[in-house]
Order: sequence, then structure tokens, then C-alpha cells
Amino acid sequence: MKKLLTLCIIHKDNKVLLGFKKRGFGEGRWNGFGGKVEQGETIEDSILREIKEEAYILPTDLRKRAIFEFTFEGNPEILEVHFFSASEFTGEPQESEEMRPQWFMEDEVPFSDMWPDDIHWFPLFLEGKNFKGKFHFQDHNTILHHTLDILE
Ligand code: 6OG
Repeated sequence: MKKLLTLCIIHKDNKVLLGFKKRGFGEGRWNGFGGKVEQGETIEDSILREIKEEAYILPTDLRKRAIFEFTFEGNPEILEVHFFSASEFTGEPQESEEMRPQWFMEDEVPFSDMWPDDIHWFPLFLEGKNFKGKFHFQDHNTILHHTLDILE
């Protein structure tokens, strides 16, 4: 059983735009913007809709960067997360009901308050690589095993 989700981080001038998740899955953690792909929606439509809903901006140079598969021990569901980056957008990031956006310097990313997979792939993301990652979690705080491959 696969569930399709999206995630996008804006990366500009040695800074990344993250959002503090105020509710739902990943509440209390910083992450990119994104969510579930709805029926009848393309993945790109979905990410644009989510970023608009969560931070009131519209990325104009969206780039596909990675596909993640997240699984949790004892749960057959696979979360297939399509990860994008962008550096240009229109609008000003603003807080929404779901997310509080904030810019972080590349070397001050708050990994201790993020999903534990992020620290593994962030360096590849910042280097501009495209990649594929699989992470199997024991629970929300512990990764049991993972693979991470750069795509040429
Ligand atoms: P909603 O359910 O709120 O969307 N997401 C993850 N992001 C990271 N970095 N690690 C994970 O490890 C994740 N699992 C899900 C995808 C959830 C948002 O959170 C992302 C979506 O952008 C387990 O609609």
C-alpha cells in the first residue's frame, strides 16, 4: 500500500526556508512544505497547492530532486515522498494555520527538531545532487536502517 506525498524546500543565497509544523503528522518539527497528493491531482499541482496553502508563496523554478520511501515498523504502508527544491518564488512567506515559515542559514539547520532522516540527505540536497532514499523507522525518533543513492 503506497501513499503519495510531496515535500519542497526553497534554497536561496545559502539559506533554506523551512516551516515549523503546528499540527498533524510531524507536528513540532521543522520541515519543507508539502502534503498528500489528492485524487485527480498531479504531483506538481499538489506541491504548488500545498506551498500556497502552507506559506502563501508560489515557486517558479521547481526542480525534482529526490524520491523517498518511508516505512514504519509494523505498518505495511509505504510513504512515497516526492521531494522538490526551488530558489525563486513569488509572494512573501507568511505563517498559516499549519506552518510557521523561517529562513535558516545552511549551516544552522535545526536537525535536532526535524525528522531524523533529514540529517542524512541534507548535504546531498545542499550540494545540488538528485537522489533516492529509503528509511525504515522504529518510531518517529529512530531509524532502523536506510539506503541513500545519488542519481546521475
Ligand atoms: P501531511 O500529512 O501533513 O504531510 N514527511 C516527511 N518528511 C521527512 N523529512 N521525513 C519523514 O519521515 C516524513 N514523513 C512525511 C511529507 C506530511 C508532510 O511531511 C513529509 C509531507 O510534506 C517519516 O499532509
